[in-house]
Amino acid sequence: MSTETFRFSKSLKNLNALLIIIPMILLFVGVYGGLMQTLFRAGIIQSDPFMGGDYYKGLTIHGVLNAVVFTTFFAVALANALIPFSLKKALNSKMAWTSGILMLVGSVMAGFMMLIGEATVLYTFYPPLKAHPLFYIGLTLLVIGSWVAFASYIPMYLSWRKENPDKKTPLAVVGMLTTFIVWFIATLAVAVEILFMLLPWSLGLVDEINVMLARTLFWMFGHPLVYFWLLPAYVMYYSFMPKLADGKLFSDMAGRLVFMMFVVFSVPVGTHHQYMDPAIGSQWKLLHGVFTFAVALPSLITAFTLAASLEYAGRKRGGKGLFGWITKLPYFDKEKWFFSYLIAGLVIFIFGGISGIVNASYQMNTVVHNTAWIPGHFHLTVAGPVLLAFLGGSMYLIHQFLSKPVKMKGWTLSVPYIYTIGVFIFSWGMMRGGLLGMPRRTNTGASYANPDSVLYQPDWMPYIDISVVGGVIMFIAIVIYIVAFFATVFAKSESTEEEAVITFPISEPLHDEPSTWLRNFKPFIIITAILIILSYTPVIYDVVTSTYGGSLPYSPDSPVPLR
Ligand code: HAS
Repeated sequence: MSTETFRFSKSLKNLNALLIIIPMILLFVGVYGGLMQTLFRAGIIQSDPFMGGDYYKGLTIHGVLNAVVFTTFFAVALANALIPFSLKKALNSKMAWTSGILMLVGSVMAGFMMLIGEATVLYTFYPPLKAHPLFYIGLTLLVIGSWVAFASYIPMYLSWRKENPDKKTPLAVVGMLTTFIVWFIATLAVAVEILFMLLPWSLGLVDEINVMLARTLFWMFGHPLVYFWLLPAYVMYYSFMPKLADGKLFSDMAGRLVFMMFVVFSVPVGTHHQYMDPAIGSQWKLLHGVFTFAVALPSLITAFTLAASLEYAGRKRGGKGLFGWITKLPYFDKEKWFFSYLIAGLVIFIFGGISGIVNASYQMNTVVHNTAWIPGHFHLTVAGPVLLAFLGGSMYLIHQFLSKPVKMKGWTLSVPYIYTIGVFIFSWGMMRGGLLGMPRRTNTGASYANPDSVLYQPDWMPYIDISVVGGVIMFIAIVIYIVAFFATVFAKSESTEEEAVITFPISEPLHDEPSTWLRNFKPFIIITAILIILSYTPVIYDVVTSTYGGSLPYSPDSPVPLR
C-alpha cells in the first residue's frame, strides 16, 4: 500500500461518506427490482409484493437506480477522493456540497416518481412513454450536480499544472478527468432532449413529440454514458490493480492513450443503437458502425496492458512457465479483497466485449436487436465489471473515509466470485433465449411463459428458468455485500481524528514512457468536436427531414393516448 496520504476536512469526509452510503441503499432497491424482473419474466410473480406495480414499473426502478443514479454518485465520490489525493489539493467544499445536494435532491425526486408509478418509462425514457415532469426535473438536477463536481476539479487541475509544468499529470487524474469530459459532452445531448422536448411535452405545453429525434438525442447521450460507467472502473484497473497484485503497470503511455481514445471515440457512435430505426440513412449507420469498432480499440489495448501487468505480478510472485503466473495472483488473499472485485470483473468483461462486437456488426445486430441477448450483453459489461469495480471501490472508500476496518473479509472477498457465477448463468440464459427470438423488455410471464396464452413459447422456457437461477445467485451475492458494507459502516472507528486521512494503492509503471503528446487534453477535445459534427449532422438532418408530426403521450398500461 502507498504510504502517501491526504487529509480531508470533517465536512468533506462526511459528504463523501454520504455520497457512498446513500446510493448504496438505492442500489439495493434497484437490485431488488432486478430480482423481481427475472421472476416476472418467468411468470413466477405477477405483481411486486413490496413495491407494488408490474414488470415495467420494476424495470424502470431497476434501470434508473442501478445504471444512472448509483453510477453517477460513485463516479463523483471516486473523483472527489482520487483527484485531491493525487494532486495534493483540497476540494472546494462549497462546490462539493452543492453538487452532492443537487444530486441527492434530484435522485429522490426521480426515485419517488418511479415508486408511485408516475414515471414508468424505463431507463431510456423513450417517448411516447411519458413521465411526470418531476421525474425529468429530478434527472436534470442529478446531471447538473455532477457538472458542478466536474467544474470544481478543473481549477484544481489547472493550478496543479501551473505549479508542476514539467510533471506528468497522475494517470488516475487523467482517467477521472476524461470520465467527466465524456460525461459532459454526452449530457449536452440529453439536456437538449429533456429541456426542449420531454419537459414541455410532459408539462402539457405542447401536445406532440418527435419520437425519432428524441431517440436520436437519447443515444447521442446513451452510448457515451456506457463509457462514463466504464471509465472509473478502468481508472481502478490501471491505477490500483497492478499494485494490489504486487506488480507494476506494464505501460503508463498505454493507459494515457486509452483514456484519450475514449474521449475521441465515445460519442460519435450512438447510432449503432438505432441500426434498426427508420429515418436514418444506412450510410450514416455504417459510419457509426466503423467508429464503434474504433471505440473497442482502447479496450483491446487495455486487455493487453492489464494482462501484461498481471503477468509481471504473477512472475514476481513465483509463477513459472507460460501460464504458471496466472495461478500465483492473489485471488483468495483476504487482505487483498479489493483485487477480487477487479479481476472477476475483467474476466466477465472478456465476454461482455465479445458480445459488444457482435452487436456492433450490422448483420449480426439484425439477429439480436431487441432480443434478450441485449440484457445478456449489458449484464456482462455494466452489471459485471463496472458493478464489481464500483462495489469494491465503494467498500474501499468507505473504509478509508470513516477509518473503519472492512468487516466480514472472507465474505467480502467471496462476493465477486459468487456474483460472477450468477451473472454468467443469467447472461447465458438471456443470450441463448435471445438467439431463439426471446424479446427483451417484455413481461414474458404474462404471455410467452404462460401455457394458457396463445403466445406461449415452450422453446424459451429452459432459458427463462436458467436466467432465474442466475438472477437469484446474483441477488444473493449483493445481499452478502450489503451486509458486509453496512457492518463496515457501523464498525468501531480505528481513528480518533475527526478528519479523514486517506490513501490509495497507486501502481508504479514498469515502462514510464515520456508520452509528451498525450499531456494536453485540448487537441483530443477538438478532434472529438469535429467527429461529432461530422457524424451527427447528417443523422440529425435525416431525422428532422424525414419525420413529420409527432406522438401524443402514452403509458405502458394503456393502448390509448394519455390526452
Ligand atoms: Fe454495449 C448495447 C456495442 C461495450 C453497455 N451496451 C448496450 C446496452 C448497454 C451496453 C447498457 O453496437 C443496451 C442499451 C439499451 O438499453 O438498448 N458495447 C458495444 C461495443 C462495446 C460495448 C462494441 N456496452 C459496452 C460497455 C457497456 C455497455 C463497456 C457498459 C459499461 N452495445 C453495443 C451495441 C449495442 C450495445 C451495438 C446496441 C445493441 C442493440 O441492438 O440494441 C465495446 O466497447 C466492447 C470492447 C471490449 C472489449 C473487451 C476487452 C477485454 C478486457 C478484459 C481483459 C481481461 C483480462 C483478464 C486481462 C474488446 C479489457 C485476464 C485474466 C486473468 C485471470 C489473468
